[in-house]
Amino acid sequence: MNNLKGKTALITGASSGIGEAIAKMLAQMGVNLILNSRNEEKLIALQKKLQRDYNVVDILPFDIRDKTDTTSKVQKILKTKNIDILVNNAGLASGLDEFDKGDIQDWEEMIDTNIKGLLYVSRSVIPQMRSRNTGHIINLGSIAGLMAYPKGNVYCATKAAVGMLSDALNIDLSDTNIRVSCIEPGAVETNFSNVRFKGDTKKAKAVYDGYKPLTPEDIAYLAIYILNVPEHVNIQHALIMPTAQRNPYVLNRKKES
Ligand code: 8X3
Repeated sequence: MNNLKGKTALITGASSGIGEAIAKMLAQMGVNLILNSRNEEKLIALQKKLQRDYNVVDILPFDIRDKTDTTSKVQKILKTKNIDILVNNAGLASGLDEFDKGDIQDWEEMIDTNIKGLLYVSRSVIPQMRSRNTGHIINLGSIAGLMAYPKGNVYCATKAAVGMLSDALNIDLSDTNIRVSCIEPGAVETNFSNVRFKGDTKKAKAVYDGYKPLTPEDIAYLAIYILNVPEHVNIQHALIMPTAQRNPYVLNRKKES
């Protein structure tokens, strides 16, 4: 069953990791793509790769933290495209420090991207979805938004906001056919920890030592499943963890002997 063929999806943070994996899988399902990220070069490379084999791929390079640019670029593309699927994937963790040692710059980057950027994009896209009475929004939350962990403080708070916003959107859109789903992953091996630890690859690698973390493709499979269910089905939250991890505290790492 492919309910997605011919639809159009806007994906933020599409040039790497989970966003890129979702883009590739949606392309395979025959979905037309509008790919956003800050990294234009990577977007062009992905566009070339996907366009060769699949459907229409537009790129929309902008930084979702920039309210004016985000709003004008999304508004512009809405003049010529109907967006059926919005994947609010762009987000990051910056730093891992006890709250009183936290870097305010890190906090602002996370709040501006994970919360405010998501708001700017959604605020621009949803009116068109409402006027067409159709659409599906996937927000990338996190286990961090459900359960705080040591030194996660502001990152956890931003992801809690994403989860709560997803619930609020479902309520505000309850008189429409628009569905809102929040995917809440545990440990996924991407560039996430590299970014969190600002390029300290040793620290980043250690996060995934001794167990099999999720891959971006694992999340993409789930996203496709959620998007592809019949229109009367709305999967509002989906918590996905590696088998070795049951919550941020219970992680079955095998010690190397
Ligand atoms: C990513 C998962 O547990 O590192 O959001 O916060 S976790």
